[in-house]
Amino acid sequence: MTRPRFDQRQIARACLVLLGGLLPVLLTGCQWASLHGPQSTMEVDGPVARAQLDVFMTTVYVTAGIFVVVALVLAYATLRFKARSASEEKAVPPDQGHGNPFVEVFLISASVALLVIIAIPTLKNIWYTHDVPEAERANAMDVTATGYQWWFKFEYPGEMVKLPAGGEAPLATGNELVIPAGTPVRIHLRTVDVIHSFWVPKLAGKVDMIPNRANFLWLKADKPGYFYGQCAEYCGDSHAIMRFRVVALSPSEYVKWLDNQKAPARTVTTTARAESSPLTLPALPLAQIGGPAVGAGATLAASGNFDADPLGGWKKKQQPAAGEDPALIARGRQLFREKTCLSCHTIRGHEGIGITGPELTHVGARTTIAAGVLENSPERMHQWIRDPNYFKPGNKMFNGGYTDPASGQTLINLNEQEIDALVAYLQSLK
Ligand code: HEC
Ligand SMILES: [Cu+2]
Repeated sequence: MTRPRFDQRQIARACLVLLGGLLPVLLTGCQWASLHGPQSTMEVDGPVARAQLDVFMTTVYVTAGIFVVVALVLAYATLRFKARSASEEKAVPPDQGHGNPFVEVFLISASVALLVIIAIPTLKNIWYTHDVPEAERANAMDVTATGYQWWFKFEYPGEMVKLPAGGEAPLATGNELVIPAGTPVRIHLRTVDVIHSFWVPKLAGKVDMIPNRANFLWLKADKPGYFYGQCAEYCGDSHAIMRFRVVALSPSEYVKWLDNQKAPARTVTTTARAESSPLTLPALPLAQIGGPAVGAGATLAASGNFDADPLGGWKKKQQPAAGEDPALIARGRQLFREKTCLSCHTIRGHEGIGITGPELTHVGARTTIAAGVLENSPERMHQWIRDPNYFKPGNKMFNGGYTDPASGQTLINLNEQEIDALVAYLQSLK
């Protein structure tokens, strides 16, 4: 038999360098890169994510133990049995025997024991994270999350609202899932197109949204907070920027939020609006558009005004706030219709039949737009409307204009002043 071609000393040295050098780098790297940060799975804020972290840590401890034992045995064997002189190095290696049955049995039982240690929390938490625990089910709430290329729609089936076109639908919002802290939330996962995946690392994760399949997950936020979410299944051009947020509010704040969301869109009071709005909207009883009818036979046509006042105090919100220009806002509302924004978006209480894009009824109250990609500021919204494809390649909002393929005519074209008006209008929808 010939001497093996590798140099054992070199290997041993390489191993030690790897161990001694890489470990601290890896550990500090983890510390900086993933232990902290808005999408860290290591800093959890809810029981589901905590259960998942427990399974992960159990596995890490067990495998780290195995690593250390194996590394020590390897280091011992390498150092203890290395060739110490040139003649030893030339010696023929001993016969490679079958081994020691006791060591084998020990290693097999140790492996089984370690797998059992990992299996216990794994199985326990598979059941726990599957659905809201029996004891908490009574006060759980349901939300439907639907994936679109490349944004998320959230619906509250327990909160029905009237639609402008008639009929009822669950309260809907886009890209920001607002929940009460401390309440278990069961999230039904749907998609209208391809497979997406719903992931809020600090609360729970992650379950796919699959066409024709009714998946769900549940989560709970320990305390009020702002949590970052992300589509976690490659779904096309703008997958990497298909984000969302979960906003957990205290129960009393949540009720306030809900009341405001259920109300139809805010209309800033203006006398100019009636004149600047060439289209007269059909008369609808108040009850049909989301609020209790005020007085028998009350219609909105009388005032040419689509605004209900379903909650006491709502009217106060109709007063222009500081910096708001009612005439500009009214112009924006008119443009929203003229520039066909309403074909893809719905503004409950105003107009809109669109389901292609996010609900905009209260878009001014969101913290971000375009699925968590842009901060919701007038500047950013202006840039978004001017060129949505710049921020999100391939997204389904038209790109700064629409040319009729048949006639070659440009039908929709927005100039800067028009965009300003649209932004003023959309920002007024708190
Ligand atoms: C062809 C359909 C379509 C039309 C027409 C359209 N949009 Fe959109 N809009 C979308 C889609 C889809 C999104 C979501 C894009 C994304 O985040 O991937 C969107 C997003 C938005 C958003 C961000 C909302 C949020 O919460 O993220 C605003 C604001 C907006 N559109 C305003 C407008 C305005 C103003 C017009 C008219 C000038 C308009 N849209 C016309 C499809 C459309
Ligand atoms: Cu996606």
